[in-house]
Amino acid sequence: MEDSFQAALQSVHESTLTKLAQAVTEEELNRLKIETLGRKGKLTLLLRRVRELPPEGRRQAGEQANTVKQELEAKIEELLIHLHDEGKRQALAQEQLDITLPGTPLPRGRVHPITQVMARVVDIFTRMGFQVEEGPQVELDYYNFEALNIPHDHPARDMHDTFYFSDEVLLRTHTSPVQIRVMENRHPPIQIIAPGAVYRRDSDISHTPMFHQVEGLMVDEGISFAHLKGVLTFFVHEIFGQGTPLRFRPSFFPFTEPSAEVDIGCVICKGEGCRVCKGSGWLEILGAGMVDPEVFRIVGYDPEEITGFAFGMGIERIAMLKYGINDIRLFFTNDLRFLRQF
Ligand code: 2U9
Repeated sequence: MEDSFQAALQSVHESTLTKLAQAVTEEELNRLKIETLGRKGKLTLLLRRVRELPPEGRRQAGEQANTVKQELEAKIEELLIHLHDEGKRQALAQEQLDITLPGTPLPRGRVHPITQVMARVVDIFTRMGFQVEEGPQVELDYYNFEALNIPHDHPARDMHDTFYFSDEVLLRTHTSPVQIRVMENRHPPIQIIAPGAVYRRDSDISHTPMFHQVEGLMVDEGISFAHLKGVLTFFVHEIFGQGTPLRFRPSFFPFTEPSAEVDIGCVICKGEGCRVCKGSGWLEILGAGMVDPEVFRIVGYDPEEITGFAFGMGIERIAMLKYGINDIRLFFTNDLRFLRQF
């Protein structure tokens, strides 16, 4: 084998190993790879010279050059992989999360004031043994009016400002149809409340097209107005406070006879007389009465055998009086400055 070839191979081998040992970046390694093993690389050119060597040394020279080539290729590959792994390790070390740092606090939501008052009212009546019943908000004229002793030509229909889908189908104007449906399906004793949304075509400072009611019904043999007074007195004292004065004032509803409206002593002036109670010292909070015998006949009960009382209240009105709110629309405009106060 030619000595000059041997020397050249050794020189390329050693100088490349030295440079590889000094290389610190991926770019440097790639440049060395091209310089040595590329199409015009030092080792590539040497390998091309093998076939010009005298035949007797050609084979051994070729083998030596290929061994050097394989060694350098493997070395470069190994260094590239090492560099890549090292880069990853360093990046991970820098990106380490400090899980002991305090998080970003999320704003906390609240229960809507109407939902809060509704829950209080439902809780007071369920403690007295009333069971919660629900029914459809899209109702039939029959359940909303006819069965409650409100015929088509009755003036009470005007009061209700009904949303109609057709002659027969409407949005319920009160939750009373729930009690009719329960009585159609069950025998006394019945002791239920019907909470839920109701709809009336009305909109001003004290009316919204949708509002919430809780109605109650207690039916059995021997139920009297005294039971009604006891239940509603307990309710008023629980929701407005134990010392709250209340009075039962005669009234009229087509579905109760006799009927009454319940007033409490004005929460603003404590009975002195002010703008809110229009000088009377009293605020109306709910309506009630003994279920009209005609309603019992319609659902198939014998009014000679059983009696019952019923009552109804608007939850928004209770909430306005409880919290001293003068405009019902505040409940539905979703102003967080208002809602955050409850
Ligand atoms: C049946 C029989 C009788 C429910 C009653 C009232 C009196 C009443 C109003 C209060 C304010 C409606 O939201 S409001 O405008 N309600 O005054 N409601 S007695 O009487 C019934 C219910 C069901 C079967």
